[in-house]
Amino acid sequence: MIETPSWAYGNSGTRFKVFAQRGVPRDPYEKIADAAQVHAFTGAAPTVALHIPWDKVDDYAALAEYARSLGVGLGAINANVFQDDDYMLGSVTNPDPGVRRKATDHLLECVDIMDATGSRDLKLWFSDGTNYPGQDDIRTRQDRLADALAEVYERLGQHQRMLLEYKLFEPSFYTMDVPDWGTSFAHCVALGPKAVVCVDTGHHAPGTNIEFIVAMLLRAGKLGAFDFNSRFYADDDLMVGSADPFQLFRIMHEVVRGGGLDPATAVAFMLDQCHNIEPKIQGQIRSVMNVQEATAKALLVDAPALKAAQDAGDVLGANAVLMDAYNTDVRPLLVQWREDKGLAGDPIAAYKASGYFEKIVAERVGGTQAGWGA
Ligand code: PSV
Ligand code: MN
Ligand code: MN
Repeated sequence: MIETPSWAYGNSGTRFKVFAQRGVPRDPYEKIADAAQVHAFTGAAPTVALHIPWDKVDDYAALAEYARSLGVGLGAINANVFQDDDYMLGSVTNPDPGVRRKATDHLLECVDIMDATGSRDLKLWFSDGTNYPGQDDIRTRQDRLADALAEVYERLGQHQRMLLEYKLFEPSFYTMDVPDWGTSFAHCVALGPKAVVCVDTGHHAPGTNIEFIVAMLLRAGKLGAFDFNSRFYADDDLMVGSADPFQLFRIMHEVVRGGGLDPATAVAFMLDQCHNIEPKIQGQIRSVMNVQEATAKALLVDAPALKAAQDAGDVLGANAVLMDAYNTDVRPLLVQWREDKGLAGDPIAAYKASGYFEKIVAERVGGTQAGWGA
């Protein structure tokens, strides 16, 4: 099951231009209505993630109830300590204790929201870092980060988790305070079992072997979630599986290998994408389908044959087992899966024929901006 992000439904763009699209949501309720369409046509996107304060409402329990009435649930609560002027030199790692307090209070407020929505996961991404050598003390910033995380960790309920996301660069360019999986992992281990790593597939250096990271984290019981998207150059937030479907397959192969599809392992599969030039609901439907295809192919890997070839040192034979699975056309299988559930075999065609897009274009005037990428 795949979680879609509320911010994917609003207008987004680059720092050069946001191209406003017709029919985009004007408030969190309308974002959830759009997310419900993605689930209605794919049968595989039952939850939607919120980003606070982009999705601020007075009554979160009512928002959760509204989501339920449309057949979806509210998922991860994404904190936002990166867009206030106060955070120019960092949020929880800021040299100013007052700013650190404000940032940590926001994270605690997000846990309050989780209590109201029934969400399990708090997703933390910090833009904190420095631009120049010597600007601030690298180690002291880690201490401040650890203090804030510990305070929020203490506040988590028994069944709540903290997902700590990392990102190599941007907006800070010399150091990010959580630049890589090792840093995130170290903090999560120090915090305890409720703290787990979130792998955003767009947050690595080019050429990074992400499936290796996935294997390592699953092996250590610390893979909490994915923020799926696709990239060519930076944090492009393009549709998952669009630039490199083979990489997505390799990642899903390690997920399968490490038991990551087992609900008990509790890996959350989330999209973190923006649709700048393509229609947003269709973009989300296509992304869900791309993850389904990669997952189906990963499940087709002949594990005993792979192990036999590996044990025999049969380099090309082992590689061929993987490639056979990757090169299988799983689309008919997925059409069958959908039809068995009473869904249309082609979710995009069914969505386009439904008239939903025409309806929201007529009803919604003056849609919102996602808040990111502008
Ligand atoms: C940061 O680049 C990030 O990946 C984090 O998950 C943010 O919350 C999200 O993007 C906002 O789109
Ligand atoms: Mn992300
Ligand atoms: Mn990102």
